[in-house]
Amino acid sequence: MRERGSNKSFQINDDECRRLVDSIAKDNSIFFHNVIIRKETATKFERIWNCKGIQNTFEHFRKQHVMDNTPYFLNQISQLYINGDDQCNKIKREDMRYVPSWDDYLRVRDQTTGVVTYTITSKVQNRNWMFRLIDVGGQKSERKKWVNVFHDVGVVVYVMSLNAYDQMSNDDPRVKCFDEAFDVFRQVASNPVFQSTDFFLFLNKIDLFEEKIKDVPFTLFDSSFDDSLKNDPTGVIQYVKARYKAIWNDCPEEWQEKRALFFHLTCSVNTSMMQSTIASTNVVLIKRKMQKASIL
Ligand SMILES: Nc1nc2c(ncn2[C@@H]2O[C@H](COP(=O)(O)OP(=O)(O)OP(=O)(O)O)[C@@H](O)[C@H]2O)c(=O)[nH]1
Ligand SMILES: [Mg+2]
Repeated sequence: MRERGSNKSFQINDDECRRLVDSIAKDNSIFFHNVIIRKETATKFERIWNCKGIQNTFEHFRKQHVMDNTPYFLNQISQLYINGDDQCNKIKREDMRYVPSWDDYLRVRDQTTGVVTYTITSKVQNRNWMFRLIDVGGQKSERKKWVNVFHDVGVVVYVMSLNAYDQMSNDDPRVKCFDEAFDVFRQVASNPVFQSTDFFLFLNKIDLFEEKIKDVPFTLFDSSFDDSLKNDPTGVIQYVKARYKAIWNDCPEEWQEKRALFFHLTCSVNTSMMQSTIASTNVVLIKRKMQKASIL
């Protein structure tokens, strides 16, 4: 993060921290992938991350799409180093200090490219069911590939980040993330191929959202939003749901009785929560399929 001379709160007043920033900036080796972070470098990062000017700078830049997992990893940077020899292949197992935890693993950004298919088995009403989950990438460059999987879809799971209400799109910094999410939902929900397909809308990153909304008012996204509710998670969630419902109801009237829209508040990094969300999604999916086939 570059120091911003024009705003005093972004300045690094601490000499030690300033010296460390300079030394890191000069160390080109740390900007490559698969780099080994040594204890010395990790300690430098920790010292810099805890500096007031850097924290203020981060709060400012996070609106422009700093990855949501950044604080998670930087808050424990002093644990994320490998204490070993110069080359990767020379490191002995006992010298490897950092082994990713399950939580670390879940927080790694793993951008989907193309179309990735998974098979999930799930027990519903004492019977084993097999589901095919087709994962597509959310980035703009990926969306043109979606059309290839639009046929023969049992249910659409649309995941949006509640936490992004103060962020701008990664694809277009002039567009707010929420506006982009509403717009993409409109395009998918109004596609005639889905006129009788149920949608599950996952309002995700509820953990990060609930923390952020305490300090960052929702009026940053919509200045006309009720001022008395601007830091109220429930009020904001109601607003978000209402926006999606309005888009849903804008679709042709004759589609309404053929399909339904379900909301779930989710935290993808909470495994037990996701297991029960997916299980209840599967139950609804099967019941709805049976209803449509007039079995129930
Ligand atoms: N704290 C928290 N982090 C989350 C949650 N859901 C996803 N993340 C993190 O958000 C980042 C993005 O996750 P991805 O799985 O790459 O996101 P994606 O939506 O599939 O992105 P594309 O593949 O580009 O479409 C990762 O670092 C995840 O760990 C959540 O509910 N809470
Ligand atoms: Mg993905």
